[in-house]
Amino acid sequence: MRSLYLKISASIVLIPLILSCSSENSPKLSEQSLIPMPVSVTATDSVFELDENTAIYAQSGNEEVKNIAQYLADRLNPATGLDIEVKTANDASVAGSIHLTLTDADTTLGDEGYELTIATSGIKLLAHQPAGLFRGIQTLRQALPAAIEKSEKQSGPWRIPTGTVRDYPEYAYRGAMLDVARHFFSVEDVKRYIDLIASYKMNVLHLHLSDDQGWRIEIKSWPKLATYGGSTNVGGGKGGYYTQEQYSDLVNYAQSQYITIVPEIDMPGHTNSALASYPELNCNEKDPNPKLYEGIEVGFSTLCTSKELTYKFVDDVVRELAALTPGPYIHVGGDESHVTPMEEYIPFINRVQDIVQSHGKHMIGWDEVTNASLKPTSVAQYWAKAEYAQSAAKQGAKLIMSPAKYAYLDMQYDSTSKYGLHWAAYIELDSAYNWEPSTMVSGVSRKDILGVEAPIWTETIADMDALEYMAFPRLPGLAEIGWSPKSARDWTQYRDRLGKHGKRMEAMGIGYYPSKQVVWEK
Ligand code: NGO
Repeated sequence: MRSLYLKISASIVLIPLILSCSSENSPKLSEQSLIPMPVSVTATDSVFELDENTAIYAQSGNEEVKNIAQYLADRLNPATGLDIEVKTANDASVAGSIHLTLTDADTTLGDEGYELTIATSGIKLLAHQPAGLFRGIQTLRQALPAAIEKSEKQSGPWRIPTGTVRDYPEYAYRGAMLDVARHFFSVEDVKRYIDLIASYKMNVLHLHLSDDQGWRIEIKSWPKLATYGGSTNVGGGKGGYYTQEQYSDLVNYAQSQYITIVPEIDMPGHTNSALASYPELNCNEKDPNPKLYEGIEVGFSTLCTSKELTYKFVDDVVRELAALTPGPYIHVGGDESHVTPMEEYIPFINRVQDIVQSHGKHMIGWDEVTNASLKPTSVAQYWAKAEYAQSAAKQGAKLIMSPAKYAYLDMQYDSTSKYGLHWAAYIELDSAYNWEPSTMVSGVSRKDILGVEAPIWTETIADMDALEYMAFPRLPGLAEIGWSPKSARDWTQYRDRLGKHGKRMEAMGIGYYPSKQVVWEK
């Protein structure tokens, strides 16, 4: 009774105080530097504050919602030190709490949309599907002070401006690609990258698992691929590979953040590591026993497309990978097969497409695969040639847009960048942001496009510091291209939001490139 009295009297005193500081000190919800920009934000001039009474209520009887609630608690507890608990909606509700609920009533939110309502009395997050709750939590994180991202207790206060965010993605596929073949990245590194892309509402991690320089996934029927083919990196070093258990661990980790893993085995080119492991897959008479390769040339290797053994190999690899991969896609590369004659390349890709389908998956390939006959369920990834993108659209296949000139995160920012290549372009933040998938290639329109993806190739990128420096802050810009409606995207306004977002990336421990194009708020 006494504590209730204290609480009531305290709130009578506190509410006017909070209200007054809201209008003077706190930004409005519509002024928060949210990235990607939501579909709609309506601010009401007040604040909600996390405190000792805050709990997270998950819809009862739904384990998945409970796990998402726990994910939110784990994001909030280190910095606030509040020990926010997860309860179920059956527990007596306390004012000042956060409620996560799935609703059948609001199907317009789709698979990933959400509605986040922040009031002084509490927070409600609604979605049609669990993934929507997860995406909405990313908005809630960004509506809190940047220090919420720190791993040690900070002083607070933990205020959120009130209002409503109603939001859903423009594109169904919003991906990042990580090349673990040129330089191997550990399971822990990949998990960190998953955490980072998830916070910008991306939903695909494409792993480039094989290339001339390394084979990074255990294939039980062809064991030397990993043990020998995975034993080096560009420039030397010990390389590495994921065991099937480790790969499954990554798949599950990604899944818990509503991210689909798309595994890529590049073929028929970019296969030197496989050819070195199993020379019988080769029919290059000049070099029948290729060695492991540590350089960065491309386009010199090919599987022997005229041998039946090659198709047994492809079938085994795709079968094992498909069994480990719950997502719908297997990426088969198909790029830069410069030493595979086109009359062999086309039937090879057609046959590989059938193999992928026979294992219950859809094929994705780099844009060159449009030389073959694509099924309408196959997807082409545009990176270089407009005519190939046009051919995909004509064939009725969907496209993932990754134009190297804008979307490649391994391109240098400018001529002084410490890492990266620049064969496609120097890509400063404005050009990384200022492109529009639906008008990029004439003959390719919105309806042909499944989504966007930001690849990072790792010829010059050997560790997480280099990776984060190249990916940030261009990756959040690409995430916005994929998520936000075209009408909500504007470079100068994005640049200002990004400037305020710098301290959040710092709190997340991201060593980003502090581009001079942006005024970074300290
Ligand atoms: C190209 C090439 C890759 C390189 C990358 C470097 C594609 C699809 N194939 O993109 O092998 O690593 O450029 O930027």
